[in-house]
Amino acid sequence: MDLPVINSIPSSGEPAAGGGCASHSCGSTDDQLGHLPEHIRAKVHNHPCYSEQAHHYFARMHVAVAPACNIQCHYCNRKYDCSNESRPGVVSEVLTPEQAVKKVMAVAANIPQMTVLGIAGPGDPLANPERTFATFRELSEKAPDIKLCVSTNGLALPESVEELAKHNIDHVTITINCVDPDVGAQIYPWVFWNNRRVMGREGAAILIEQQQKGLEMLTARGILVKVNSVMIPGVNDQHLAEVSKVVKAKGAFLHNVMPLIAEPEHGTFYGLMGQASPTPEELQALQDACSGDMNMMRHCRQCRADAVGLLGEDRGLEFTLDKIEDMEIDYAAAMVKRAEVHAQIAQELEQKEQERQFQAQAKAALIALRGEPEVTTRPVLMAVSTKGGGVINEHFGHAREFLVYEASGNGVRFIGHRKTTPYCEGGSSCGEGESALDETLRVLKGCEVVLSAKIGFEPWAPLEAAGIQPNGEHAMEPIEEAIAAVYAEMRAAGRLDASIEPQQKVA
Ligand code: CLF
Ligand code: SF4
Repeated sequence: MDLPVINSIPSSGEPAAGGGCASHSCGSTDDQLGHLPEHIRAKVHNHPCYSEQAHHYFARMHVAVAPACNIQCHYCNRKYDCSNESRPGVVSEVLTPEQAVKKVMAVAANIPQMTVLGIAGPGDPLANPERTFATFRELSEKAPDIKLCVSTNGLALPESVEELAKHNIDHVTITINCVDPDVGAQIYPWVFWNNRRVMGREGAAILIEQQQKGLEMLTARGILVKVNSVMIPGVNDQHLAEVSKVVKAKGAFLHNVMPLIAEPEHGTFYGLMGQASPTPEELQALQDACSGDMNMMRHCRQCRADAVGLLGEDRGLEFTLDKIEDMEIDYAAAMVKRAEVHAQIAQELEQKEQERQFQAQAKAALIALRGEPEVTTRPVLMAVSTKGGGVINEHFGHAREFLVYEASGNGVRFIGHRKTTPYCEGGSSCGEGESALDETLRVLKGCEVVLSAKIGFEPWAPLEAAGIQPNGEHAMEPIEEAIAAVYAEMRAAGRLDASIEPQQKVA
C-alpha cells in the first residue's frame, strides 16, 4: 500500500507524494503501545504527544486563547509562551474562541494529519475557563473527529474536571514540578488563591494539593493524564524521581521531564539569576532513572502555545487570521478526507508492527536453533536528521534538530532530540564566535554516528575529527531500520567490543 503522507505534511488537502514509510522495528515505540489495553491504544495511537510512534506521522495544533495565569513560575515571563508547554517566544496572536475555532477547522481541513487540538496557554487554560471551554464546546460540535487536549498548572483543575469530562477531553497534562512544598517554594513565588496572593511555601502547598487532587479525579474518570515536569538543576532534579513514583501511583499515564529553559533575554527570574539548565546527558540520566517506574515521554519539543504541525515544526504562519479569513472550509468533506488519511496511516503502521513482530520472532527462533548466546555489544548513540515521517529525509546542513537514538544488542530506542542552528545558516545563536558547525558538534557530543539524507563535503572532516561518523547512505530509509543496519555493520567490523573506547572505533 502506498502511504502518501510520510515525508512531510502537505499544506494543501492533497497529501505529499512519494517517500518511504517508517518502520518501528524495535525500540520504545512499540513497547510503549504494545502492552496497552485496546481502549487506551485507541486513545493514544494517533496522539503525537502520548505516542512516540505517532509523532512521526500525526500533527497537533495549539490555539492561544488563554492569556491569564493564576500562579507565577520562576521560569516564566508573562510576555512569553507558557513554559509548561512551550518554548519561550511570544505568541503571535491571542485568539477569541470564535477565531480559534475557525483556525482549527482551517488547519484540520488543510493538514489532514492534524489529529489533536490542544489549549496550552499562553497563560493557564483553566484560569481562563470561559474562553477555554467555549472553544472546546464549539469544536466538539463542529469538528468531532479532533481529539481535544489541555495543559494546566493544576491549580484550578479539581473545579474543572466535570466540565472537561463533559466535552470529551480525554487527554490532560498537568505540570507537576514537585510534591514537596519546600521544593515548590523555590519554584513558585506565589499562587492566586481565594482572591489573594498566597506566597512561598504556603502557596506551593496549595498548588501541590490541588494538582494531586485533580490528578486523582481525572484518572478516576478514565481520562488520560500526562505529567510534565521542568527539570531545574539544584532545585528539583533530585526530587523528580519521587514525583514520578507518586504520580504513577495515582494513575498518570506518562511522565514528560523537560529541561528548564532559562535565558537572561527572556526576562525570567531563573534566566536573570543565572540558573543553569540541564545538559542533554543530565536530562537523559534523570529520564532513565524515572523510567523504571513510569512510561517516559522523550520526544517533547516544548511547543509554542500557538504551534501548528508535526512536533518540532511550526506552520503557524500559513494560518494567520488574515489568511484563514479567505479560506472556504467544507468541513464535512474534510472529515471524509481526514478519515481516509488516518486509516491509511493506521494500516501502514499495523503492517510495520506485524513485520517487526515477525522479525523478532524469527531472530529468537534462529538463536534458539543455533543455541548461540546473544553477543554482548556496547550501546552506541546515533543522531538522525529528519523532517518527519519516520525516515531520514533531512540534509545535515538544514537540520534544526537531531533525533538521538541508542542502538544496542536489545534494539534501537529513542533517547531525545537536540536542537541546533542549521549548519547552512552559518552563524549561531549560541555564544559569541561559535559557528553553527561548532554548535552542532557540541550538540552531538556523545553520538558516534550522524545519519542524514545528505552531508556536504565541508563538515565531513570536522565530524570525523570529533569522533562522529557522518553517514549519508541511508537517505529516505526508515530511521530505526537504518540505525540497526549501521549498528550491525559496526558490530561486524568489530567496533562494538566493550573493551574499546568509542573514539577509537570511529574511523
Ligand atoms: Fe499540545 Fe500538550 Fe496536548 Fe501535546 S503539546 S497540549 S499534550 S497536544 Fe506535546 Fe508540545 Fe511537549 Fe506539550 S510536544 S510541549 S507535550
Ligand atoms: Fe507561566 Fe504557565 Fe507558570 Fe503560568 S503556569 S506562570 S503561564 S509557566
